[in-house]
Formats: sequence, structure tokens, C-alpha cells
Amino acid sequence: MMPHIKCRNTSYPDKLTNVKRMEVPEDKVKWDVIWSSYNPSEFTSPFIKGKVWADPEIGDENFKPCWNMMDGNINRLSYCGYYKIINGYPINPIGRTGLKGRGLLGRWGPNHAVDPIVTRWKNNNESVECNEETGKPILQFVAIRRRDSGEWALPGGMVDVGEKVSATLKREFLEEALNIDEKSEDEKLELKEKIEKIFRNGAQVYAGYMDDPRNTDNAWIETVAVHFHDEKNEHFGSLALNAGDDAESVQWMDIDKNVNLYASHYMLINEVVNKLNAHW
Ligand code: RP5
Ligand code: MG
Ligand code: MG
Repeated sequence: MMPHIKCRNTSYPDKLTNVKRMEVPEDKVKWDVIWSSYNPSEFTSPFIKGKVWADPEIGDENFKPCWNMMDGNINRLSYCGYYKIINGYPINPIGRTGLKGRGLLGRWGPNHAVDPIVTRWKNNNESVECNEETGKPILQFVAIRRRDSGEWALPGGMVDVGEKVSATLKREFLEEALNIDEKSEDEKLELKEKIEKIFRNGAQVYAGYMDDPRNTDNAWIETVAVHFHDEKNEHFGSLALNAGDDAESVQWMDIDKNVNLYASHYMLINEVVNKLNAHW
């Protein structure tokens, strides 16, 4: 079960405003717990208004969203199942967040993202390094440092309208971990070919709600996390990591249970650790 912690009892992560969430205690998260004085403030960032990737306001006469289904090319389905619509507003399926509106998120309801989890074994003089205490091999993953919060994270991003999840995984990795936008045309082709090969055999490890600090009562992130593992470091060794787009740095990060990551990326990393029986 995905936690619901980082989108609760915090200031809203918007640099330009000082939006506070109403405090929501653990026992009042669920909507079916009656809380008649629940009256959070409403915030939709002016930054997203009018953006091509963002919805118009609820009530706008040109906005006729089809909730809980594919709305043309826009995916308004939730991995959590059917979500409620109250007074025209979609309701966060996990519970209260202490803030109405859609904050920094473009879509009302689910905002679909992907997270590529790219891993290899930590290598020390040609052999895999094991942790002294657990005796288990140490796994590394490609981590980026987010420009918005400064936290380390998976190099994930939003699925564009009409885009396939498999394409978003490659595009976000190319943008954030390999800085493809700043490369020459020849380099772009070469990088795309390499990623095409590496990302051929992925294993989905999660599809569902993401405990993102930007979530609100009416808008939230859902992600599909796909694992790409290079057992013998045959492919990734030749990839020069280079941060780009919304990443300010990138690195192969050693994994253990103390990894401190954005949103609930910790849980996604834990999934692949269990799968490969790696050190934690
Ligand atoms: C997280 O935000 C997702 O898991 C994904 O990593 C990311 C998508 O948002 P942007 O990186 O595009 O801001 O919730
Ligand atoms: Mg991105
Ligand atoms: Mg991103």
C-alpha cells in the first residue's frame, strides 16, 4: 500500500507562494471518516494556467472532461479504480491532503507519470562488491537530483498526451540522465539507439498512486515503474551520465535501506532490491 505522508502536513512545494496545507491527522485521511470542519484552502498555481499540457478550470464552458476513462488521448483512468467526482471535482482516491485545487499539477484527477529504474551491480576490480554485514551484493541505480526540491529521485516524468508509457520511459531517461537535448544530432541518434536496446527488456514493478508532495484533494500523480537491469554491466558501462532538463545532477547511487529519496521512490527501489536479493 502506497503511503500518504509527503502530501500531508507540509507546506505546499511551490517556490513563489506560501501555501499551507490544513493539518490532516492519520485517522482523518480516509474520506469516509466524517470531518465536518474540514475546510482546506484552494490553490492552483498561476504557472500552469493556459499551458497546453494543463486542463482548463473546472466549470470552464469549453472543458467537458470524461472522468474515469480515456478522454480522447488523455488518460483519466486511475490505477486505484473508480474515483469519485463531487461537485464536478475529482476526489483523491487515497484520502485528504489538506489542500483543494490542483496545485502545481496540470491535470485534475490522475496525472500519469513513469519511473525508469535502471540498475547494475556495484563493481570493484572486476568483481561484484558485497556488503560486509549482510554479505549481499550491492545494487546501484541511476539517480537524479531534482531541480525543484533538491532531492535525489528516479529520473521519471509525465506521460505526454497520446504517448505510450514505453516511449515516456526512454524519453525521460534520455532527457534527465543523458541530457539528450543538449547533444549534437549524431550524438542524439547514438544515444537513442543505445537506450532502445537497453530498454527492450523491462519488468514492470509498480503501477499506482505516488505519494508526491504536489498531490492535492483533486489532483494526484500515478506512476508506472519499470525496472531495467544490466546484470553484467555490458550496456551501461559505456553510457556517460549527464544531467539535463529538470535534473541538476545524476549518478549511480549505491542502494541500502537508508536511501533518502523524493516522494515514495524508496518503495520502488525496495521492490527491485527484493527481486534481485540485493543488499538493503
Ligand atoms: C513523481 O514525480 C513520479 O514518481 C515521477 O518521478 C515524477 C514526475 O514528475 P516530474 O519529474 O515530471 O516533475 O511523483
Ligand atoms: Mg522530465
Ligand atoms: Mg522528472
